[in-house]
Amino acid sequence: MRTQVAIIGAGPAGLLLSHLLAQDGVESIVVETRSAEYVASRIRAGVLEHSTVELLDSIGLGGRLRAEGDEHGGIHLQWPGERHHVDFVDLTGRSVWVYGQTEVQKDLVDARAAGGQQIHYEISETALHDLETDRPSVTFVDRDGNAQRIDADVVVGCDGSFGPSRASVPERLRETWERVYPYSWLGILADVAPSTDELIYAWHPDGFGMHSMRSATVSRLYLQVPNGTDVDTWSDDRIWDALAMRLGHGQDGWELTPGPITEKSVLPMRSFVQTPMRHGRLFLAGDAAHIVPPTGAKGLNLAVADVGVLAPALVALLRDKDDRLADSYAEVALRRVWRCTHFSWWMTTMLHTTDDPFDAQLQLSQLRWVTSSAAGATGLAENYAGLPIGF
Ligand code: RFL
Ligand code: PHB
Repeated sequence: MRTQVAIIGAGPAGLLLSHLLAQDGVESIVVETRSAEYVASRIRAGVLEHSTVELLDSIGLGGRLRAEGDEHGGIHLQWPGERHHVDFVDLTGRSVWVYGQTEVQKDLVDARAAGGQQIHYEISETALHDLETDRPSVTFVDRDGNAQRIDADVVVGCDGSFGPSRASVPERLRETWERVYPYSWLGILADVAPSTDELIYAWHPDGFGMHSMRSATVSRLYLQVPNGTDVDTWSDDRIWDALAMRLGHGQDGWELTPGPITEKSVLPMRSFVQTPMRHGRLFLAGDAAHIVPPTGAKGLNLAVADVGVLAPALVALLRDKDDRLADSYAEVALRRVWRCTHFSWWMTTMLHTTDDPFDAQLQLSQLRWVTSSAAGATGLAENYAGLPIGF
């Protein structure tokens, strides 16, 4: 096979990139290890920042999001006895949208199907070759067991945190930064109307608790748990009791309504960045290059922002033979990556309890400052609701 851009990974980064390239007349082929059904049903992110929504709107993919998603003007931040609303719209003029990653994925899959995009699902043995030449290639075994090869002008690694692309940057050139946190999230999906209008992020001596949502009838909630927690040790009743305690059931008359739990899983948390995000004719985008803990709702948005910078750079390189944007891609993308890495670390360490009582006092002091000072609240709002693409 021959194409201009070989894209590894059919998650949001890979599919959005193929869509943006196609709009500017650049061809691509996408390869994906999982099945289309598996990729479509993975429960992940829930919050889209302002610039993600703007980008989706600008390419005609904002229709269902605006009809079925839910615009939120801010979040609630709380600790025992106190709940405060941080109003993003008042502070920055920007809002966020609650619209599941599953829905974004579905919109992208539909758009790529309408555009006749070649996507090979259920492949194995993905390997990248000749990245330091103008004729890189990707080889793989297709779902019928046949060896395949894509010759391309450029290879883009959109293969998430476990894909092979990032390891294709030679070890002597690679630099990585990592922070592993001493806690995980136990996440549930429940068939019950959300008990809150906007997301609640709660500090509690028992650990962080969070109330998010997917629709008027589906709630998404999280609890901080120790690393290595076995999900089977948390019965549904134990989960709802812990959520009620941490989220402040009964505080000022607020009540958490429990309901049937339809999905339950434990997610470890880490921060990770690898540079460079470009090596020769290989470009990395999204979780393939960086991972953030989910407390700032940044992972999906950062993947979209990378692609928003990369697509015009590849169009200029391949269509107009102008390599200036491609040459600056890694540097431009990394500015936002480090901003979001800091913000996600900051939200995470402000809200998750440790066994050090000194940490707890600093966290409470920080929470009081963020919710009472215009400067503190605006900093959170600007980072959460989103910096402009290209920041
Ligand atoms: P993805 O979505 O992981 O897609 C990568 C794809 O590459 C495929 N792949 C391969 N394909 C071919 N050959 C190989 N050898 C391959 N190896 C892997 C994979 O199968 C996969 O389909 O990465 P992408 O596109 O960069 O998108 C990143 C986002 O998915 C991720 O950052 C977010 O889900 C993170 N995240 C959140 N982000 C937000 O912006 N807001 C949120 O509210 C938010 N909440 C979350 C989250 C992630 C979570 N989990 C499960 C980690 C909540 C959770 C619980
Ligand atoms: C979610 O709805 O899954 C979600 C929302 C906000 C976060 C993390 C996850 O910060």
